[in-house]
Amino acid sequence: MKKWLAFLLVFLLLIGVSAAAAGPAQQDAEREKRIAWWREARFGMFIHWGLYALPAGEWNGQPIPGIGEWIMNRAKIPVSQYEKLAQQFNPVKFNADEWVAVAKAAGMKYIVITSKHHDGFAMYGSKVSKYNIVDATPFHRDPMKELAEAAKKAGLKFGFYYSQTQDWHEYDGNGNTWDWPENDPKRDFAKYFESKCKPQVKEILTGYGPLAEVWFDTPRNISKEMSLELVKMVHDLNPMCLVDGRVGNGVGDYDSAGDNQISAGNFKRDWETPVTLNDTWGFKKDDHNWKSAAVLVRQLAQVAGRNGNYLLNVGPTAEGVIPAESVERLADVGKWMAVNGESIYGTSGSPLPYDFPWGAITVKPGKVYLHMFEWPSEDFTIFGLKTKVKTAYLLADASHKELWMKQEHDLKIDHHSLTLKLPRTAPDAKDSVIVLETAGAQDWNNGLLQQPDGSITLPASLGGVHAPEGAKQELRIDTRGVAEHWTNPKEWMNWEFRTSAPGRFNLVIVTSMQKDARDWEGGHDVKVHIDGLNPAGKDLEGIISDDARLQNPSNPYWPYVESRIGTVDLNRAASYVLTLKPESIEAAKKLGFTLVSVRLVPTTR
Ligand code: FHN
Repeated sequence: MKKWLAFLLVFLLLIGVSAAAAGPAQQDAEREKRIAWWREARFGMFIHWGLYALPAGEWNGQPIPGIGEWIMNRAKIPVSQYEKLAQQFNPVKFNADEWVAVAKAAGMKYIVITSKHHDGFAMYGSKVSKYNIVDATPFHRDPMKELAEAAKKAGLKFGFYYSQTQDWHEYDGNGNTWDWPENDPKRDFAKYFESKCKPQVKEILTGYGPLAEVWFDTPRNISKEMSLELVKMVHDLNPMCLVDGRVGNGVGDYDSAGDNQISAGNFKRDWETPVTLNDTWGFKKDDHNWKSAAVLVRQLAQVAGRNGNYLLNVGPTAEGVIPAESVERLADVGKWMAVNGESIYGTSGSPLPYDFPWGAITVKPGKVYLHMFEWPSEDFTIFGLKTKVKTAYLLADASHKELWMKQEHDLKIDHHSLTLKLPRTAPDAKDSVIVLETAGAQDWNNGLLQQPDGSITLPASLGGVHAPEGAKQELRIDTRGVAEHWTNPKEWMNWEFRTSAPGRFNLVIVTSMQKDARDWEGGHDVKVHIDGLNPAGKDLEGIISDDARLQNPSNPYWPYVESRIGTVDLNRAASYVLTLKPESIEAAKKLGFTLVSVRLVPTTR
């Protein structure tokens, strides 16, 4: 054999071997590259735009309850009627540059827009199906081309939403049970997947420049092979394009929290939460339940404080206009971001895994950002930061004037505290950010500590969950950090915590209602035992009853309920273990004991 031929063969063999060895480590490395911009970005714009913006929540003169883009499903509109909307869809006021400017002014770094939602209508020029904005409407333009261009020009990342499983326009798609019976054995999802879903995903990946991400949604019972096929197609055609978690079967590049769920659970991976500005995603003319700019800023800070991304939705009208109420609020968020963006972009979540009554924490190497939603009337103290703070200042103060501070370590109980003197008035009532510049790598005591206001909160998400030996554990903590499927009284939870200011406490148990306060189940008989009491106290026993409602600003769709169980004396600054064991659980509604937290609140407060 000629020498050069032998070299060539060895060379080709080596390439083959290394390609075959592209195992999990290499895949992880590729994912790290893809996701770097997204971690830095933290804040994006979601856009739900489609034919549903025309009826805008009303069909045959009747208001249709629920989210706007679901009107076809909720009103059971036959395909033959819904299709006709396309003939009237003419968004003459659409201006891609204006939309992008709204996102940019808000401080958003990426845009994700519906290329095809569950109604099956492609909002881009598709060759795969004539049911698309270029071929089926009098508009005849491809607004997605214009938007992709405008985003690129403005330096924003651009991606597409694509509904891969539900397609109410297609016989073989998933979800339309009013035109075709659900159990019709001839309906064949695999056929839909091959003939529409895959070819359309290929179209969006190849016709609009490099995409930043494809945002799949409602995987339902899509098989793992199908989810993997979509992921592979995206990465093959565009290696830097992210795939969201809702591609299904846990194979996306990052996880997705439920809609409007500001997660408190323990996501191990990168995650994002999609949030509505009012209650709907697609435009609905009667939905005026707008979140205030303060709520939006606080949610953004809270999500960043839990290491996540915040994807905030706008639902433009059928004319192509982002509602003025949305634009106003986003402009306000943008004003806040212009001053405080440093405390959001490129930050990591709080090293302390629990919530604070006053706000949230984000961090960067050498800096801690305290997001103050509530401005203290006196000095402000936090516990647990062991690293020396060099200086503290308000982010809104361009001169970085040093705030007076005192940092202490009580050796006896190994307790770290930092106290700051703040000006009387908050620089921004929505969220005033205090910067702590730290010396060297940050070190925190991240155990459960009594807080400076004297209270102790033991969140369900940080408790130990125990099932009887040999039994399968049903109780789970959902992504909001709430216990679900706790219907078996033999399952129990416990927490270890430390106090620094002994005293008498009211013991309160916080549970969550279902979304929109639709339902709640109480009446459970619970027992609380605390190890470490001196002298040993009696166990507390009480009923989970609706004693008071709590404001839940970060998750406003899920109100909380407080149940007062009794009082307890924690006489020493010490470590304790609290055990919560139900004696019985009411589960007729199958909701059971939806624990959010156990709280110990000083009786003097
Ligand atoms: O059904 C959709 C809904 O219409 C909307 O698109 C949201 C956005 O996250 N996703 C689905 C429900 O989770």
